[in-house]
Amino acid sequence: MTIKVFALALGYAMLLPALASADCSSVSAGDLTISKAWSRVTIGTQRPAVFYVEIRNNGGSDDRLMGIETPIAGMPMLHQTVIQDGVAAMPHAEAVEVPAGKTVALAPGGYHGMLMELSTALSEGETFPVTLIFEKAGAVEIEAQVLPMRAQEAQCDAAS
Ligand SMILES: [Cu+2]
Repeated sequence: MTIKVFALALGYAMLLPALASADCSSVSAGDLTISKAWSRVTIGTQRPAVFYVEIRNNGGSDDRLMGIETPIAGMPMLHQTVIQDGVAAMPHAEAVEVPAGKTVALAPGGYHGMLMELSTALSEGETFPVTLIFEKAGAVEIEAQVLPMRAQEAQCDAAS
């Protein structure tokens, strides 16, 4: 019980209002460049939030995204969207391959982060940190923007 309450307080503390039209932050770790991290507004905390991001591998060797962590969710997971016989299912993904020289996206309709057990609702304009854990590049933290319910892609300034 004490842990739950602490997690709740931490969740609120980690939610910061974003600057108006903030450009998408980009983070580099080894050969990887991580950018365009975003999520959507949630109604309350009963249903999971989504997490989307783009990962560029500029190097000569493959890497793998093994998992994600965030202070705002008790159980963040990697999911894959699969359409089977016209029905969409979201099996748990053990890892997401990030091949050498390629850009991989967690995006609507494909791989995505599913943030279960939210400790706080997500409101438009806020940001929250997500740590991506790679097999080779290690742990990399990025700020995710909370976008409106209808958003289908990251909202970045034209310069990006
Ligand atoms: Cu999912």
